[in-house]
Amino acid sequence: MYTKQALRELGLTGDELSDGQKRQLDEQGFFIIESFYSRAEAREMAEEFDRLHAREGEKGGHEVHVEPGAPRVSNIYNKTQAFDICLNCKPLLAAAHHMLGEFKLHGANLRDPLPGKGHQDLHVDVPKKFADDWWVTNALVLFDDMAKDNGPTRIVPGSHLWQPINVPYVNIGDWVPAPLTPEEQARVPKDLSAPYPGELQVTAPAGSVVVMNSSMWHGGTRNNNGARRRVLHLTYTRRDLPQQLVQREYLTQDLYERMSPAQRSCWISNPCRKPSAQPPRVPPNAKANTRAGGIRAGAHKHAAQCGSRPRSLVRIVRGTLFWRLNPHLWQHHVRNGSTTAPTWGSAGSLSPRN
Ligand SMILES: O=C(O)CCC(=O)C(=O)O
Ligand SMILES: [Fe+2]
Repeated sequence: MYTKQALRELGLTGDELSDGQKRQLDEQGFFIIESFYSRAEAREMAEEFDRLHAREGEKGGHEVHVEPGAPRVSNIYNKTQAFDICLNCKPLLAAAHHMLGEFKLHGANLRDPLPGKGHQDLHVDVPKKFADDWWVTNALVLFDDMAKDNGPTRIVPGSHLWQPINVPYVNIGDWVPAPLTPEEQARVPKDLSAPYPGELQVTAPAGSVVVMNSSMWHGGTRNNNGARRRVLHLTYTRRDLPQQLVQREYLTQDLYERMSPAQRSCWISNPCRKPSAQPPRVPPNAKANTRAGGIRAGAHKHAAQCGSRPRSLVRIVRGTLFWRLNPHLWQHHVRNGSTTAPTWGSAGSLSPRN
């Protein structure tokens, strides 16, 4: 099912975004819908985050990324139904379609900067190969009020139109950064952790949804007053790009069955086949990546998901070095290249993965 068809089946008419919202996304790289979810809905999701976090402890986020000072939980839809309302966030789906065309779920990660912690260097989450080459739409769903003192996300409006900065290594894939022009070079701050001229700190009440282009320069900031700041990062990517978490590998029977065909085609994978009655496969033994930043695993899967193509000597050498330096990712790569039918994931179990 193609994206527009799926969106129509899900009740989107094409009028979900105002011209102003589209313009703000195109020109500024973000827009905010205040109080999209009620405080009660936000609180229920926040409480479920705490329950999942209590269960997973310091392993939280292990499927994608573990960040010291900011507990995370990933693969949330397979673990609980509590976040299902976020699967139907119409303005977000409309924004993803506006930005990406054909899209699918990329990742869903909860993040909670601890008192005195959570500051990140300025970064983008994904590369881009040319001016308007958008890879990921990110929504921050706020479970608590996001205020000046509890670690608001900082963003640099309009910077999605600039060169990518500080792209997480695992998301680089086959991207080779172009040499910077003097103008681009002048934009690069000496200190990526320092405030950037023109940056905004996002503040909004619990239940708000901040839709942003992941190519916009941004970062987490330190939680100074210790008030909770739990956020869901819900990301969508183009269908030809790798998912952060390969949904096919983690899909539980429960999630599969509670989704409509339109939801499956948008969010799980494309095509999404009902897994055959094979014994469950052991989920990948992904090691935690402790670099700062959130959109991590997945890029190395790109070649396997998108088919091979001629590669230059430089890329071959770089690729070989990459696998030598990251032997733990090899299993992932091989697994994703396989054409076997998907089998059910085991969302509740942590032990085989770490
Ligand atoms: O949670 C935040 O404020 C931003 C986090 C972020 O950008 C990331 O982890 O990549
Ligand atoms: Fe980020």
